[in-house]
Amino acid sequence: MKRSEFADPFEQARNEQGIGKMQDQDDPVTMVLGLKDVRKCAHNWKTFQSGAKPGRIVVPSEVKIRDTRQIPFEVDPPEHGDYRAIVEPWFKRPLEDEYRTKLRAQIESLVDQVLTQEDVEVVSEFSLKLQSRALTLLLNTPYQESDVWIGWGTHVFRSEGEALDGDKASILYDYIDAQIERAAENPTDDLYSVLLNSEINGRKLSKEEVKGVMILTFAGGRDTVINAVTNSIAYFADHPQSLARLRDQPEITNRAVEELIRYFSPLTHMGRVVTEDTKVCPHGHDVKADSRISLCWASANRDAKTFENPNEVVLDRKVNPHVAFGFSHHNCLGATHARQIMHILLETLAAKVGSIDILNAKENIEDLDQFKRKVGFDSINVKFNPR
Ligand code: EMZ
Repeated sequence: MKRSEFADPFEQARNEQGIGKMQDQDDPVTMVLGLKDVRKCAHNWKTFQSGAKPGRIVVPSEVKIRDTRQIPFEVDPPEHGDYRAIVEPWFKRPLEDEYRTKLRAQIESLVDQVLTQEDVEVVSEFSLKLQSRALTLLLNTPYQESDVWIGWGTHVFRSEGEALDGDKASILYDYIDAQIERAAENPTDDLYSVLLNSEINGRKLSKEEVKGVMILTFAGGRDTVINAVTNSIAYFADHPQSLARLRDQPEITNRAVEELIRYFSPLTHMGRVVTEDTKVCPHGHDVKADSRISLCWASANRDAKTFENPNEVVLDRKVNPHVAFGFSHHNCLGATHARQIMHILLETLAAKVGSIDILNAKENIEDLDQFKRKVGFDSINVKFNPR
């Protein structure tokens, strides 16, 4: 099996039962696996809610390590829409030329750097740096801040081996609290200041609400972006002809970005809390009020009922209604930023890199009880060869 192959562990359960089951800190999860069912449940926010106890819709649950509600992620309509309206224009800034130019300069300089090295550990020396530096653009904060964030490692709530880590989370909370105080005293044109100055239903956002948005901004797009970038590098290492193809047919780059994101599905699933006794799929699976389900994006994205050859990367796949960025009200706020990162990364690799040799790799396998899913790499050493 090639290093860049990501098997689908859900196929049999999806076809036979439509669901999977996993235990998570004594709060079991019924995983919804088929694309149609995932979409239906995502749409039905009244029965499958996000605004439960903070941390409970995340799998593994974060209830033990945080009390702050992430916004707008852990809020249901109609309040969800009010918050979303405040943050949405800001999170569309990656479409602006100036933003893209700066992002391109960051990515080009990073690629130029790794081209001079004999051995690059992609996760820590490339993807984490790229993600952190790009985040300075999303927050509109000084570039130097990224050095602090790089020091935090790939996941802000988990230490090595996926264990939840309250101490590590405190580093992020303390940092964000200090930044909010700084912005309250000396407002700039960064995201903290803009949020502190925003109004919802005729009142200013509270510091706790601003913190809720900022935690989500830091946590939600961190390991996900790192996995998308790292896995793409592994893919191009195994498929140098795809790099050449992007060079010859740059018009397929958008499709290639969507396809890689579908195939890798950097976020396996997201939970919801059930508000009334109900069923999750047409064949009927009872779920009880106050239990949890998860919407398994990674499984839905391999559903053969929708995707032809679901386990292959079809670089210019034409019909691609994937749900890697979620679906319905809660679709990913950072998707515009993530898509720009991927787009510019693909263009830059195609322009500058001829081939990539994998020297060593350690896979990151998520343990979902019944399923084991490769989601990325703990580490992967490569040599980038210039064109
Ligand atoms: C939460 C989540 C959001 C959670 C879209 O995902 O990402 C996870 O990585 C975080 O741990 O707190 O932000």
